[in-house]
Amino acid sequence: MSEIVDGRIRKILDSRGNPTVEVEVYTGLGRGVSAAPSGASKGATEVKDYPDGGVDASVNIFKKKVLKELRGLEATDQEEIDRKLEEIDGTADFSRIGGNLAVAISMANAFAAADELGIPLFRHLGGLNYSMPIPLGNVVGGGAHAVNGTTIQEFLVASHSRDIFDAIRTNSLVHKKIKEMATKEMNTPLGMGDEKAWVLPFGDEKVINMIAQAVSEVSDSTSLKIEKGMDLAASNYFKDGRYQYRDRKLDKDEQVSFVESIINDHGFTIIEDPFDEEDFESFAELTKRVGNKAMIIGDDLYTTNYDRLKKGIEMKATNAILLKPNQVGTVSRLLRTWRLAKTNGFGSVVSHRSGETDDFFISHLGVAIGANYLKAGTVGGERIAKLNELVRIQEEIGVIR
Ligand code: 2PG
Ligand code: MG
Repeated sequence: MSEIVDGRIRKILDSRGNPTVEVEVYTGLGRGVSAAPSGASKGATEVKDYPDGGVDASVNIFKKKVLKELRGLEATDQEEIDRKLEEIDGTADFSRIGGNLAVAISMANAFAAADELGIPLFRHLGGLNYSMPIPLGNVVGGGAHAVNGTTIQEFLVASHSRDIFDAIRTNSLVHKKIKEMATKEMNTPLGMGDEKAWVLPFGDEKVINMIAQAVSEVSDSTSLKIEKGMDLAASNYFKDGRYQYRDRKLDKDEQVSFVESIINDHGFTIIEDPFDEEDFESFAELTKRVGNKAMIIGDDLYTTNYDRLKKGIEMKATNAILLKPNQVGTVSRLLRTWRLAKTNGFGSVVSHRSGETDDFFISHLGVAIGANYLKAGTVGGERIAKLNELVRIQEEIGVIR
């Protein structure tokens, strides 16, 4: 009854206007639909998103080869489905069928299985161990997500409230506050980056101060605790042995001290990818110095990859991991990496990509695994698709924090 009976695939647009794949999976009673996102600042060790020939090649492969192999498989056995995808592809990095095709099938299958069982996706994925993640959203964006913005890719905020609507609303109030503050000082147009965060013509240090002020004002007016964070995505500007900011270049030791001061002097508590993705040593040094005060998160560092996380754990490189399904191509691979993180006391952040669709798989995933945070932006249609789904999920589970 819960065997896969059919499937469909189509090309749709992502939030950058690029084509991506959307897959539908049908069981006797269930239907699941899910689409792959895409990154702009990708980690070098992510699976390959599409084979040669791009999205069209993946669409053809699904129609000619993959669908017939999926028919008859048990949709509720996610690991079996994901193993089959690995077997059909035959490479470690999904370079034959494309990691984005694999992940769209894998996520659509999970949705179909949950539908077949008549339960929400987060219950199917996580059993009883669910909890509501804190929404983490970017209010200023630069790096690979913008043109002529800050060197640091994302300035983030995370509002704490037992009521998830109040939390996402408060993040959006900080976003508004930044607009108000920035436009007072600018006589150029104000732009938005790929994730709908503001792109500001200021240096990184000025923006650090603006975030601190905006957060303090909004926190005072809402009486909510708001954490400050950033994703430096530092691999993108580590060149010739130095971190190349607009106005200065820092060597490795100076970068460690700079990030340490962001935590100690400016009160940031969520720090993602502060160093180049191969520099496990600097990560370990920072974690040793300030890991008790801040969540130090590896994204490009780990790319949701089990073996890379294992190395990070051995080296005490970070105390948390960012999890993105399309970095590894299947839900099962992501869950395996997450279990390793959890067993070793690491925090976890489930994350969107800069190129997104209205898909909300990650909202259910974040709840299902009890992630500390869901990084899914602050405003914008493809971002609120995830945030508003958290509101609906909270209606189902009640307030549990
Ligand atoms: C990141 C992500 C999402 P991208 O670096 O964390 O914000 O960006 O999807 O471009 O890799
Ligand atoms: Mg990142």
